[in-house]
Parts: sequence; C-alpha cells; structure tokens
Amino acid sequence: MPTPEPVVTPVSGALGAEIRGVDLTELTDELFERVHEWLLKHLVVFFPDQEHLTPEAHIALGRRLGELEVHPFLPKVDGHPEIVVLDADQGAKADEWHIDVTFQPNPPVASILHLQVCPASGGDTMWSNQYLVYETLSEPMRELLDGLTAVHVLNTPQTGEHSAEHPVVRIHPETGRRSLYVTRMWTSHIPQLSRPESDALLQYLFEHSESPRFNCRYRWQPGAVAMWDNRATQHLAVNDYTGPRRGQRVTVLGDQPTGDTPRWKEYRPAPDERYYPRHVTARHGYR
Ligand SMILES: O=C(O)CCC(=O)C(=O)O
Repeated sequence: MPTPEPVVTPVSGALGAEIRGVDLTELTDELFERVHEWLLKHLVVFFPDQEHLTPEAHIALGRRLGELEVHPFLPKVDGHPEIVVLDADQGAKADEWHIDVTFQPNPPVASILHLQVCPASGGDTMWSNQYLVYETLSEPMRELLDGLTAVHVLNTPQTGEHSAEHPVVRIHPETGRRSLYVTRMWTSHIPQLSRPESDALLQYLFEHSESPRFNCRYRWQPGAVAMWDNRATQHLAVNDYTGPRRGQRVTVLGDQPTGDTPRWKEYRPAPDERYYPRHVTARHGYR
C-alpha cells in the first residue's frame, strides 16, 4: 500500500503549518528535503504525535540541518549536552519576544523543540513572520533600516556579558528575502543613532513586529515538535498557565547574519549632550 501523503495545514495567514502523517524518526532523504522546504516556506512547522522521539533521534534530526549548539548556560539532558531542558518549574518561561541567541556573532539558524509535558490549557507558543514585518514598512523606513546595524546584549550575573552587532535587516541566505532582525529581549541599541532616536525607533519596531497580523499561535499537545527558522522569525511562550510545562530543544548552529553595508558611522555624542546611561554595557554600548 502506498504511504499516505503528509497533510499540511496552515496555522495562521502569516506563518506556521502543522504537518500530520510524518514520523520524524523515519525521515528518508526525500522526505527530509520536503521538511526543509516546508520550513523555508512556512518558517515554523509543527509535527504532532512524536512522543517516541528519543534524545538520540532528536539530535539526529537536528544534525540533518547542521551542526548543533552546546548552549552556554541552559540546563542539559544527562549525557546529551546538545539538548537543553526547558522546564517552567526551573524558571524557563521565555515569555518575552526573542530571536534565539542573537547576542552571539553566529546566532542559530534553527531550533527544534519537543514539548513533552504541557498544561491542560495555556502555555501556547507564538511566532512572528519577520519577512512580513519588514515588507509592510514604508519604503523610506525600509531604506533607513537597510543601512543600520543593532547591538544585541546578554548581561546577567550568571552569564557575564555577551554581545554582537548585526544588520537591522538581514538577508536570508537560502531565500534571499529581507527580514527585520531586532528583538525585544536582546536588542540594546542602534549605534549609528543618538540614544533617544535609537530607543524610539526600536520601540516602534518591536511593537510593529509583535502585531497579531504577523503572528501564529500554537496550542501544544504532549509529544508535539516545533521546528523554526531562527533567521526569519521571533517567538515567545505565553505565560498564562500554572503547573508543569517541560520540553527539550536542540539548536542548529548559525551563520553570520548578512545585510547591506552600514551607511553611517557610529554616532558620537557631543561632550555636553544630555546623555542617559543604559542598564546594560554593550560592546559598543552607552555607558
Ligand atoms: O517554551 C517555548 O514554547 C519556547 C521556548 C523558547 O523560547 C526557546 O526555545 O527559545
């Protein structure tokens, strides 16, 4: 009997598709190619009913997309340093919009999250389509943003400081499309602008990209897997639940984000310019 065709159902008008009829532990090269195409097209793809995905199979799946990250500080599965454990009871509630790990020079290209325990209600995850976010801006705004960079910072007592500078608009190496590449959790400032200009512009861009028309929202069932393109989306876990929620994630190591060459030099404040220190100290940051 021929194998039934996978069923692909869009999750929203903006991005995301749920794919039924695929066993992620038994992907032929041909089927993996289709998974990769679905990922590039829908930006985040969901595979329900993958309870049997073992840590070894999870790692093998991630490696088909590229080399895997060993996360600098999140807890790991025993014996599998490539798999991080996201446990709400251990404080892992990623409830602010973010692109994964943009404070590093080569942020991940993709992540694969296997959710094993989820609340009876709540705890959905949302993603945004950062291509659409960029494409819906006016032409003058896109032109301005194309010539800027942004600094992304992680700075906590546990981790110390990590920072990286990336184009505000990155060009996807596989699709050639431009997407907005700033994110509320990590982006500190735009070094070519004055502090008030940078704050106002970033605030506008965060709000624009978080608009519901660019989002999808996924209601988890235990055992489901989400695979997302970290180069063209951001995401957050909705913090509207109590009780256990646990998952395991592998992250595919990144490329260096590319965009247009920056058009302006770093902003230099006048000696007497009214100037507010930032709460973070970034590599090129405001002190
Ligand atoms: O827990 C989730 O649904 C999302 C986790 C997350 O933000 C991440 O893996 O980067």
